[in-house]
Amino acid sequence: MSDEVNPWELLVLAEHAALEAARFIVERRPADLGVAETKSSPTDVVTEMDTGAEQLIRKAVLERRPDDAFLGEEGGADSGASGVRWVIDPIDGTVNYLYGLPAFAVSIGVEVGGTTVAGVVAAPRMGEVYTAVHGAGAWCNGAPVKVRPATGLGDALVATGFGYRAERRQRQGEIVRALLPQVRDIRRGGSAALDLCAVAAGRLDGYFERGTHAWDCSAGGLIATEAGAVVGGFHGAEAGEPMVIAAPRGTFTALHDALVALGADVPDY
Ligand code: LIP
Repeated sequence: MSDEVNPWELLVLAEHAALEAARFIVERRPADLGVAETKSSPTDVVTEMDTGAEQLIRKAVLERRPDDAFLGEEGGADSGASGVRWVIDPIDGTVNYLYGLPAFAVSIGVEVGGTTVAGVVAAPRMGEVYTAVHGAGAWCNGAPVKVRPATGLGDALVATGFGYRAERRQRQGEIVRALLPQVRDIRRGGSAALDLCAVAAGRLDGYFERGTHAWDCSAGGLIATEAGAVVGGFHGAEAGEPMVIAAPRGTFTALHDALVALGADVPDY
């Protein structure tokens, strides 16, 4: 069933849906945008625009591919019969969006038989659309992107992110405090998708974060991988909620080992 699918056609549809959602969240943003609801904590917020953008994306896909499955940050999981699944974060960097900061993006990853084969990260306030096709490369606004050469940890500009629960943030702060003297510097942009794209574009040497979801990293993980990054978790695991690390191979190893030395692989936070 799913082997008849052309990843390039999926990319075209994903990009069409992402750009439609990006236009919506910028042009229809209410001046008095507020928090519609919260999730894992009072600061884990959802706006009406998150929900509306995901509905737009789902509609655009279903009009053309009615048998596909979905996993969306706001709409949850819906099964399908085609073997194709759309993994959607309608606004990655929701808090940035809420505060009027530019680092937010529409992220859409497309899986065929469980493998991500196409991905789009559209950052409308940054004027950038990142795309990738499995095995074919990654691009920003149509131009190929490639990771920086591997570097030692002391020269690495490393991004990370923090969860919404105070207990996890406490531990994450301890890890960043201990890592800071070992690296060039730390950045906290607020969007996993854009952090992964920054690694892909050579604007970061590495990124790591515990607590991301599939929708945060599906598209950005493919984009970073296709740009030459290693994207994974601890001790050979795939990237996932316990940890995502993305960096050129040599930098990945140095960052991974530094995090293990700090106990970041102990799942107690
Ligand atoms: C965000 C992630 C980011 C994380 C933020 C937040 P959201 O996703 O992309 O990496 O550090 O806390 O979870 O909630 O804006 O879609």
